[in-house]
Amino acid sequence: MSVELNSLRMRAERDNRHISGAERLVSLEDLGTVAVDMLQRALQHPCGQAERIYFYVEPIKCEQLLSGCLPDFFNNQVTHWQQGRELAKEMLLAAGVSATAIAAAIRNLADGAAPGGVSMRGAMLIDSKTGERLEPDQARGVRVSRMDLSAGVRAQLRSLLAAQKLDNPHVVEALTLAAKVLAAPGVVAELCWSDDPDYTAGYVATADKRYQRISLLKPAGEERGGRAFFVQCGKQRLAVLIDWLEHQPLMIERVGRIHPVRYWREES
Ligand code: WAQ
Ligand code: MG
Repeated sequence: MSVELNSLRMRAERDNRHISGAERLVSLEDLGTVAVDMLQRALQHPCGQAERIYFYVEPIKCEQLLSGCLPDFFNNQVTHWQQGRELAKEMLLAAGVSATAIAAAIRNLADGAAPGGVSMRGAMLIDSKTGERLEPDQARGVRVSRMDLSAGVRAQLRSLLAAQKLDNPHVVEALTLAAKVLAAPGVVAELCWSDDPDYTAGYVATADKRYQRISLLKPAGEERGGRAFFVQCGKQRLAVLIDWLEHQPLMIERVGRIHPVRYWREES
């Protein structure tokens, strides 16, 4: 029997600035519980209480739903954020992203990639060779949505993460988002760090289905963060990619491997 699913999306703002967002695929039965949970998170956000909170509920056509898998999870513990960014650079270079594109992404994320030097609502699309920004709107960016974990995968993932004391919504949501991004046509890799001032971790995700968590990618208290998707696709296929990221429903039904923590000592 197929269960009807709804795309539930939330976004919260204050002073016309994006504070937080969330996206899930839920049955009608679970809609209320999940929406209340999102509302509470928006109201208690570390970037301050939201002023306006928008909810969107739209049905998903079951025949359109694709099945996906989580990337393998690697946990890299670094001693300071500069070391974290060096590690991210090495991983992205190894994934085939050019030094120019990596530098453009890091500079934009560090300076605030939206006009006015603030964080974007969604992600940048960066040409993985030239470093050119390709997203049509540099304030909104591209928002990945209509993806979720199946109930079984969510439970399995949370218990695996708990063993590394990492069962928190940032990790679960970032893995879910990265799974969709890596499944998209034309994506080479992703770089992300949070815009929450109290969350300093981020990750590099690569097309070989690896999610490399990096414990520090920015200084504590920093409110600028975001996401860069490195892409290799002609301009005419860009519209297809954006539409896929925003609209293609994807349910993640398989977990990846969870690797033990790796400590990176500073080189002397
Ligand atoms: N689609 C595209 N971009 C998004 C989305 C989305 N659905 N959600 C957030 N972003 C962008 C947006 O620019 C945000 O400002 C930025 O990402 C950061 O979002 O392993 O918490 O929700 O410990 O603050 C990564 C590390 C945490 C997790 C990422 O991101 C781990 C995080 P946040
Ligand atoms: Mg945030």
